[in-house]
Amino acid sequence: MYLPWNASRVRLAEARHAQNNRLEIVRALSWGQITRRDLLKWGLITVGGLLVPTHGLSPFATSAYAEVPTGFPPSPGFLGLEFTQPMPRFDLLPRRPVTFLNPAPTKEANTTLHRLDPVLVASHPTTGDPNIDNFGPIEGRPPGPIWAHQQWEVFPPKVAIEVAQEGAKANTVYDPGVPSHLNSGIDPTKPFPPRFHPNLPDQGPLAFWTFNGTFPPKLMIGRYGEPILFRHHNRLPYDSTKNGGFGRHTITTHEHNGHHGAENDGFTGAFVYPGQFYDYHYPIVLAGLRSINTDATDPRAGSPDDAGGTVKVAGDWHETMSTHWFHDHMFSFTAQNVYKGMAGMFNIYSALDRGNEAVDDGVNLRLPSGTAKPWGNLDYDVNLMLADKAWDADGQLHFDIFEFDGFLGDVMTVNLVYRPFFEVERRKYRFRILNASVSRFFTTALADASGTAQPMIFIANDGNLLPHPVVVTETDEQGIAERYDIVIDFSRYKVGDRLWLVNLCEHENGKKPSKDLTPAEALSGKSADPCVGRYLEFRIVRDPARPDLSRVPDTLIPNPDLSRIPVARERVFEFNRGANQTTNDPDTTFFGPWGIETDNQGGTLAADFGRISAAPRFGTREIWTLKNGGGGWDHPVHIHFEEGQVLARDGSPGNVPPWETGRKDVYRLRPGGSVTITMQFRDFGGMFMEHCHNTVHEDNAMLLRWEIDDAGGAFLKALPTPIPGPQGVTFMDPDDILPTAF
Ligand SMILES: [Cu+2]
Repeated sequence: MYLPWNASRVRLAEARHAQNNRLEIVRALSWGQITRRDLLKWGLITVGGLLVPTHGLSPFATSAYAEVPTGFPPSPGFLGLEFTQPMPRFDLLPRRPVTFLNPAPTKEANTTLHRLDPVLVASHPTTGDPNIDNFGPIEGRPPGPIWAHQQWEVFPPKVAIEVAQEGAKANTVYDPGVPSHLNSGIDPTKPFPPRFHPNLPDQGPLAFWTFNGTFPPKLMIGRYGEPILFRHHNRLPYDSTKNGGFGRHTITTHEHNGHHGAENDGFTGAFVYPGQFYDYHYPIVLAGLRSINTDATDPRAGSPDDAGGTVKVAGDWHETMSTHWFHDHMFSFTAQNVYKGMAGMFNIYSALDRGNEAVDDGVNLRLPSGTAKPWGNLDYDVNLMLADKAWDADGQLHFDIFEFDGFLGDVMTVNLVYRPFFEVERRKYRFRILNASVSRFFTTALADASGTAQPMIFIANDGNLLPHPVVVTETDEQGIAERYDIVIDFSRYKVGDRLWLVNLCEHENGKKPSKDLTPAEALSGKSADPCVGRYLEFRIVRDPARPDLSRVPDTLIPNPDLSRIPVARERVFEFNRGANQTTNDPDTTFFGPWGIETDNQGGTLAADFGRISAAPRFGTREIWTLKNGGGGWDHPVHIHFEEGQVLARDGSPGNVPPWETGRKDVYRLRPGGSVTITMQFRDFGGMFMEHCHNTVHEDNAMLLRWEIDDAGGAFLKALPTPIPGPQGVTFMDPDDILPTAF
């Protein structure tokens, strides 16, 4: 949490003092030298996770500004820099033949041994036998049949994408996927530096850890029926203390919200060590493939081919998804790692959402994209990643792990650069907006030079095109991990005009938004929240060279019809502050103020990834009610694996806004609110998660494990929990199975 720009000098000095005193302890925590358990023992934090008011350590202690967080002095160096740099388009990850991968991918984890770095060996328990201690598997995926790629023979990978998690460095292979004139004139042949603005220093290799170590953020593209093998190398430092003060060097990557087997879901406890890789197998299938359109005859269930046509695939075309993202999911370190750069986006193309606006075959929706390629045109289809960051006095990324309510940065970035501009033509554009913050919500309006809110067409929520587009002048509060796809028609304006995306959502802390301002208020510059106001400038630079062939049809993707599918079970999850922990497993349990109560069984539990809280039967449908236990905070709750339909808010279908009438994977509960959803559990099995996507809440420790154990094959009742180590993954029985889980 930052101090407002208008804070007094006394208060700033107090904040710097507290920040310095906390630095050592933050470092020791992030290095794993001490644990939060130790802090508890030493009396520095309370069971609830609060820093005790020790003078000079807690920002709250003996302050004249009691209860006002003063953790951070403002990030330096941004005055007058807004809208002085172009916004880079995402950097396309190369798609290669699977034969490119060496070694070749395998169904079960590749347990070939390699010699471990001595630093890794020294920092983990050893047996004393060097023949055991010094070797570990090259792939960190848990071994054996349970973590084998499901339906590997049915969906053999056709495309390989190989990435490495690395410290920040210049990008010499930037591929924006579009010509320079569609990327605000950026020359991609020049090395792209890892920095947030040309006037600011480069981020060092310990400050920022990204996919391939570079800026801009990475974009994966894929299409239905073309399985991807995503090989993820961990090339972070072997020494956990080489982390620039925060971030964990063990990682696991969640493809949010892929409908894949659990072995590919980035389970929080299936992480890999530096020097290892993990092969994720993304079949990219339509949900329902085992029961709906199994013979692949429906032309709407399809994938673009390379000649402008389509290939039909099995499954329910109503389950077609479009906009995903991928990010780290390391147990109790997700906030730090995602903040530190471990986030990218994934565009999925289909017969309906082709990425080609010219093909008129009665199925293609012809959304704004382009025409040059048969599918996947990015010319007028733009990924935007919003994230608030903070800097230290040296201009390096900074984080405060003592902010258990939620971490707020004071510097607004889009695609990892500070308040940029983006050149557009007079035509329709699609923007896929991702909230990649730790704890901040965004409410976006489009404002013209007079400050008047302009129309935007809301077409997709999370991964899913809506049943019908909705014209809005401002979005809902976009929670962390939510994706909002909007279409803006710039043909309404003149060449030379400028417009801005404006954040109306004001935060005072990381618990929830404090207020949604009017555009006039947000533009007035009076908000104490430095991330309120304009964050992206559109410069209308020319008429399009070719006519705009794109459309936004009145019907996009109707919801799957669940009316004839019986509801097998109802469950209730209440998201509360004041969690207890009933297990004490050194590897799988964590502590913190936040937790989840399942099925009114009494007791809000902090996360233990060895505990099974729910185990829906394979092939069934359930109704889940997600309740916010308090009015002082909001929680964007994410449920992995299947898209849900929102049946009711606060018990009533009438409270569901039009932009939430499609499918979703993140459900903002709103303060004191509840969301009732229905989901199916099908096609694959294994252990998945449900958690708050305010990643500070998630890490401390609002997360639970649920699983599908009767999907056939290797799946048993109550799956063993993986416990990764550099020498290999061991398994143990679940710590706990809640009475209502099965
Ligand atoms: Cu939360």
